[in-house]
Amino acid sequence: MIKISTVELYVIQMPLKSPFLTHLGAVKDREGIIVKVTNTDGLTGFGEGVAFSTPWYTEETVETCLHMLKNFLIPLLQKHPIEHPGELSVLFKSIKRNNMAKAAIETALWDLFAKSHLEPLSKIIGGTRAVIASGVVVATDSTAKALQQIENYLVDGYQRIKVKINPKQDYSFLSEIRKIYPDLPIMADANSAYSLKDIDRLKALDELNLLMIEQPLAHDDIIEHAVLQKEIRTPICLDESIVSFDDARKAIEIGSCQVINIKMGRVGGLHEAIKIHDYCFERGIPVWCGGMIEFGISRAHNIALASLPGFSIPGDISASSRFWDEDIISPEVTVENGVITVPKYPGIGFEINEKRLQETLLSKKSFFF
Ligand code: OSB
Ligand code: MG
Repeated sequence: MIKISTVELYVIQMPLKSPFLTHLGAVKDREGIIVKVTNTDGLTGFGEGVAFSTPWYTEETVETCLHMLKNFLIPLLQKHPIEHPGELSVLFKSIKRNNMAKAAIETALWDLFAKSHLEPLSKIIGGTRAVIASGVVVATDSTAKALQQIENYLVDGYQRIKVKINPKQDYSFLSEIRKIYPDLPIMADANSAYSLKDIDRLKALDELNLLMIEQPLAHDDIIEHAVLQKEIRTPICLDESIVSFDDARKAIEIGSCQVINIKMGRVGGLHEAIKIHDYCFERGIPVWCGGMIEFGISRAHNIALASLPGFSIPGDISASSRFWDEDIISPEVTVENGVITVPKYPGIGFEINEKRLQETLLSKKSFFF
């Protein structure tokens, strides 16, 4: 039995070093939720709610997550003690969607579970990698800025560059980059900026030798992506469209994508993320770990997830310093020679930076068990 004594929700806010721009808007300040679960032995586990302040990426927000956690998810957990974090996927089935709210508490319980077994989270879930390959995202609105950022990130050692694209910034933008870096692993993320009417624009990208194109069509589509994938050579990777294991299974069955970006928050937790990984691994479908402009707690969970054998492509797991002047974990996540070392300490393997947590704190709420 996991004997919980308290769950604490910290809402924090931090400015990004520089704005993160997509065709859907700019992220300049990151608000997020840190979940701290304490057991009756005083051991703690941390999770992070990765929804944004506004529903631009998915329908959830910081406020909706707080609402779901406070009024539904935490009360369910108070009524139904669990033995293992994997049981939450069953317990939370009575609550539709709200995946980021679910993942926030589920991941905290995974950290606590691993700590109580004195094992690294990566080991608990069957991770096989000692280091994970690190990629980074360039999200800006000019070719000059993108080229400058890419140059700097390559000096930092990142192994793969992802750029945000949309119909106003695609072919010529990407070909400028490709001209300078003929062999660089480059991928493009459209965050649903296109429709099937743009099929010729998307076909034109085939010659640029991109690793993949991420989520070109609607955020909730798998049907038209299957149509598009038959017309283009570049592999399609789905992000927004995959919010559950069943979505992943169906998308693969109908040929909507050749690659999946797995984000624990988007799919409702680590358990569901592992299920998607296992399904793809058995079928030889590559997966990689997506990013949410997250703080260090979620970054640490991502490192554990990406240590699984099917994560064969560098993900959007960058250093803490990619976004933050000072992260909320200690030590911070660093990238050396293009890789991040998977920690060997129990749980997520990073401590909370209490000073930074206090500096960035907007509100705190405690729940007693
Ligand atoms: O579409 O992958 C995305 C960030 C926020 C929301 C959605 C996405 C992203 C990124 C990853 O592109 C950024 C990162 O954390 O490195
Ligand atoms: Mg994406």
